[in-house]
Amino acid sequence: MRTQVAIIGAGPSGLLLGHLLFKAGIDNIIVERHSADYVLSRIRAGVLEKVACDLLDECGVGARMHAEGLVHDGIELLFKGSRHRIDMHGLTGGKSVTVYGQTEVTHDLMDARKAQDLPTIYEVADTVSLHEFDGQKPKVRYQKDGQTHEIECDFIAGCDGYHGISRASVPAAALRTYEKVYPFGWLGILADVPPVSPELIYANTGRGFALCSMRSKTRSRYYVQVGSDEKVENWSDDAFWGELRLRLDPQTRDRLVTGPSIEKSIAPLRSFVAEPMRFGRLFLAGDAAHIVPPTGARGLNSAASDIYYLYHALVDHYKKRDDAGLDGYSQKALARVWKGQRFSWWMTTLLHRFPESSAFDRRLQETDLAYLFSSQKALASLAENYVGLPF
Ligand code: RFL
Ligand code: PHB
Repeated sequence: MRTQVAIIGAGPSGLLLGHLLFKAGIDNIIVERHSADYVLSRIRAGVLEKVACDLLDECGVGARMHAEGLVHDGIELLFKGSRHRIDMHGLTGGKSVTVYGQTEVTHDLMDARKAQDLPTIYEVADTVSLHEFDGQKPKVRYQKDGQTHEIECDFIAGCDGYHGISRASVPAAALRTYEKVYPFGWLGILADVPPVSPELIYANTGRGFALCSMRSKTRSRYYVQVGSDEKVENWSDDAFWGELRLRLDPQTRDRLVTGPSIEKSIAPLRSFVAEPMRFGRLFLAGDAAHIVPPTGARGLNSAASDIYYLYHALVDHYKKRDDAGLDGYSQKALARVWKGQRFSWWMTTLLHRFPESSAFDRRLQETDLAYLFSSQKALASLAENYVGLPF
């Protein structure tokens, strides 16, 4: 088999890149470890910044997002028992975010890919290997139905997430990694109950962080901070709702509607960056190159901005014979990635209860929150990061 761009991973990064390239007339094949249903069963991001929405529009798959997504102009921070609204729209000169689940984004992109009969090879398990990406003719091998297959290509896009094979295929000496593991995780629940509030509530409480989010007007997504060694089996739905209630202000608590969970899982919190993001003809994008704690809602959005740079660089290569975009990809993408890292780390530090924190650390956190709400400039800084920094 031969293609122009072999894409590893059919998560949002891989599917987005695949469809943008298809629209530009550039052939691509996606190879995915799991089945489509498995990929769709992972409940992850919920908040899209404009770049992600614009890319979906450019793919021609934005219709459902515009019809069903919820445009949010603000968020609330809850601390010391009361809620404080941040008017993102006002503070950023009219910008907002769209609440539309990653599952739906993936669904829309998968449907569009299927409708065009574009090649996606699912369920290749752990058989994928990357070859000769330091030369002119990279190859991707995988096994399917007991047979080994090979794709010859011009470029490989490693869109296979944190645990993927792409980054792992790079010689260790060529890679520099940066990592921070937080001493807690988020226990998340998805339930078909109306959201407790029209906007997201990020809560800093003595019992730990909580987040009230949503997927639609009838489906809610809630999270509570839990210890790193916590097991999801130990959390009944009742225990979850009970703990969430304890982390809300009285008014919100009274409005909370509970119901059976349709998904419950624990996500560890971690910051990670691998540099560079290009090795010869292999380009890393999305979670394959960087992970953020979800507090700033940056992960999928950072992935979308990588895809934006990579897509334009590939189009320039094929249509204009101009490789400046490919040559500058790593540096450009990393500059934005690190800003997303900084914001996610700051939001995480601002809002969570750290087990080892001293009285001094807690006073600093309180002062950070007090300063934020005493300064329009500080609020504007939070808002411009949350809606997505300009390119
Ligand atoms: P993904 O989604 O991990 O997809 C990678 C795909 O590659 C496949 N794969 C392989 N395929 C072939 N061969 C191999 N060897 C392979 N190894 C892996 C995998 O099966 C998978 O299908 O990475 P991608 O596409 O870069 O997308 C990144 C996003 O998924 C991630 O950044 C976000 O979900 C992060 N995130 C959030 N981001 C936001 O922008 N806004 C949010 O509100 C937000 N909330 C969240 C989040 C992540 C969370 N978790 C669970 C970590 C909330 C949570 C709880
Ligand atoms: C979510 O709805 O899953 C979500 C929203 C905002 C975040 C993280 C996760 O910051």
